[in-house]
Amino acid sequence: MSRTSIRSLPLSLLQLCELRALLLEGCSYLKELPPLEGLCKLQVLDLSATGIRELPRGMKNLSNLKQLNLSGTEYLKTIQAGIIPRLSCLEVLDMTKSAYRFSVNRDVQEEMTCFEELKFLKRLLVLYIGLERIPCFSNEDISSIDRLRQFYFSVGPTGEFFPNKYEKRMVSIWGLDLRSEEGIGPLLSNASSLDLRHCSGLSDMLEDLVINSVVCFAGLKSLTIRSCSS
Ligand SMILES: *[C@@H]1O[C@H](CO)[C@@H](O)[C@H](O)[C@H]1NC(C)=O
Ligand SMILES: *[C@@H]1O[C@H](CO)[C@@H](O)[C@H](O)[C@H]1NC(C)=O
Ligand SMILES: CC(=O)N[C@H]1CO[C@H](CO)[C@@H](O)[C@@H]1O
Repeated sequence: MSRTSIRSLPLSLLQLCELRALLLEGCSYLKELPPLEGLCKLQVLDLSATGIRELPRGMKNLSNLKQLNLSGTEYLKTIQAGIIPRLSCLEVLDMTKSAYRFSVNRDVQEEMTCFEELKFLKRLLVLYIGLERIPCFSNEDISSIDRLRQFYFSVGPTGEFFPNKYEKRMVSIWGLDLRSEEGIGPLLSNASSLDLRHCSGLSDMLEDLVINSVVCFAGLKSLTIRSCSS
């Protein structure tokens, strides 16, 4: 039903328990969905560029879901905590240009999902998300980033996405003071494309990284620095 002007789906959707894919890309008038808990065989859910404000009820039951596309969900501001960890088969989570930005442990809002919940997704291969800040990575997190085939982390309070389509491991940072982001090393050392804009504290951050020699930028192929101060 992609790119149609449907405004709602029938409640009987609940009964389609053999359904494998529900594709609603670009249904921009669709602001909410009926509960999905009956669709326990669903593997692909594409809600990209829909008008949803929050995830449908019953998402927790979609334990076979492999792909969840929430890109361009510009009204999606709420994702309850506890849903993401239940999607244990998830391989692809695309939230490019979604309004939802993950908080990190330093400023948890308990009712909402945060970056730490993504650690439960042991099969994740592709992850495109916005983050409010740079997380402090534990060794366990680093190995889970290493396992990702593709990622895009758009980091910063405002949430700008500039995907560089040619690269598979992208980090863009907009409007942060990099001096206060001591966890930045692992993210940078795994990136193949790095885009820094409107950031301060750049030279302090780099000096720190060199002194502590945690980062070698071995995989870096593309570097953009714009409107940053040292
Ligand atoms: C959904 O999950 C809840 C508990 O997690 C369970 O009680 C309920 O039966 C499930 N619903 C369906 C339709 O499988
Ligand atoms: C998600 O949907 C958008 C279209 O809305 C598409 O361009 C993008 O490739 C999809 N993401 C994935 C990972 O398939
Ligand atoms: C693919 C890649 O570059 N992986 C690196 C990610 O970061 C950790 C820690 O800095 C390195 O050990 C990996 O080699």
